[in-house]
Amino acid sequence: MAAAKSTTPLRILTAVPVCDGHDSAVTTINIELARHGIEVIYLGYHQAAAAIVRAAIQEDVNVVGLSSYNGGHIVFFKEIADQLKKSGNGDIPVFGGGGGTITHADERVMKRQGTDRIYFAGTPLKQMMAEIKRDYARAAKPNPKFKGDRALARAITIAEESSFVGGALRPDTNKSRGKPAPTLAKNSFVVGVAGPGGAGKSTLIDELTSRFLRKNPTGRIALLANDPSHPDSGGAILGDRVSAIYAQDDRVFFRSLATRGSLTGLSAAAPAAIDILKNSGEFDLIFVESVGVGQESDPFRIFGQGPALVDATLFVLAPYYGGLIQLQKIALLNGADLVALNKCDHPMAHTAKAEIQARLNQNGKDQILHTTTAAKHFDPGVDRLFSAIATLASTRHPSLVTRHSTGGAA
Ligand code: B12
Ligand SMILES: Nc1nc2c(ncn2[C@@H]2O[C@H](COP(=O)(O)OP(=O)(O)O)[C@@H](O)[C@H]2O)c(=O)[nH]1
Ligand SMILES: [Mg+2]
Repeated sequence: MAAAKSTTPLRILTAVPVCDGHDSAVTTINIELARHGIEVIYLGYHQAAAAIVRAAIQEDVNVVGLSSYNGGHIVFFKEIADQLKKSGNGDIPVFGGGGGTITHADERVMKRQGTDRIYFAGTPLKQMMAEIKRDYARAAKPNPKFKGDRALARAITIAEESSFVGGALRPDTNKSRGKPAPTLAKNSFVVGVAGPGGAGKSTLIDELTSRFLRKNPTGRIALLANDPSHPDSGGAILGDRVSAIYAQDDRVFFRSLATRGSLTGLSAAAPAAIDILKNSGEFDLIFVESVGVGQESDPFRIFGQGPALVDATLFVLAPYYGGLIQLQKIALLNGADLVALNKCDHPMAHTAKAEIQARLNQNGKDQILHTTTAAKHFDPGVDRLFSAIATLASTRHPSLVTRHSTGGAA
């Protein structure tokens, strides 16, 4: 594999096959990969072949790594390789391990059937990391043969690579901003989601996605999830996909982006990625999740430094924000279109609701506080939040009125 090397971090999708709950090996591997400057998109355990293939395509990964312990590896690895090939994505190799459960004889069969490599019990982690970096790094080039989600995914990878050259960040390099939008099959409504780490942004987006899929039976939704890169190694564990239950649907396009040193709360390629998704004309709704942001952050540029990156912003808080004074300092509470107090199953939620409502009243902008428990399926607070987003979409984006009114807007 002597393809042109990339200067950007390698991206690997890891997963454990269906009917297999052995995730401790893959967890070790994930951490080690990230420590070696690799970006890991972890899909989780008990994953179906179709879900793994969909994720590999949308994330445009360099390679798929499977960790398999419960038997069935000969059939499962083959299925992944076959599905990738059949969908025109056979350039993505598949490799993995499973300790002593995969024998050398199995490996020979698996290699004939499209698996690139198996790591056996006792292989030192250091050796694996060196080989992975040596063999799977390659520059992402445009490929006219890529269709559908892979074409979109490759365009985003190229945007990531062009905003990150030789390890040094270039500022926002999106050249298409400000150009008139082409005539599109659909105009997307873009919602930026910010808030402290652990507030439940990803869980809430997932629940909102389920509302979208239910209420809009033919539409597509895109999720752009930004996660931090490790400042020392440059690697990252892009973990938002693992909790995205409803992303396992062909109507969802999910892409993880590592910040790669950008301190804005978004990858430097996020503006370009948003444009790529919008200009595809594929999506009714796009959620962009920032990394867990601090008090002064404005990841979506809603306070006027250049055009806002999104059509609306949702700020998500958990009840334990640290008291009234801390609340006063959060800049985004002044400008967010929608504010959600999530984790309302928490004992502090009652007080938090009163404090945040008082904080919003000071802004005089009629911001409504939504109270949600995203961890609970069918939470009525999430239903109301979804309706509020649909209403915003219909007032600010008239072209979405019909779509969302049939979809059950407020
Ligand atoms: C830990 C363990 C468990 C833990 C799992 C904890 C967890 N959350 O993962 C617990 C106790 C829960 C468990 C449960 C079960 N287990 Co168990 N388990 C193991 C054990 C002891 C170790 C596996 C492990 O994590 N190894 C650590 C990794 C890091 O090292 P390694 O395996 O040598 O892997 C190397 C390479 O292969 C590579 N690698 C591995 N994966 C990947 C992935 C990538 C991308 C890369 C690059 C490399 C790579 O990394 C290592 C480098 O040296 C194995 C026995 C064994 N010694 O392998 C049994 C074993 C896998 N379990 C087994 C069984 C049967 C079960 C149960 C069905 C038992 C039961 N009846 O309930 C359940 C099923 C659980 C489920 N839901 O699927 C059998 C499987 C037999 C088979 N396939 O025919 C084994 C082999 C034990 C045995 N000899 O019977 N198990
Ligand atoms: N108790 C409770 N836990 C939640 C709720 N929403 C999310 N969580 C959990 O909070 C943790 C962080 O959620 P996540 O969505 O990853 O937060 P993010 O960092 O803001 O994206 C996860 O363990 C979730 O399962 C909720 O409403 N109640
Ligand atoms: Mg998240």
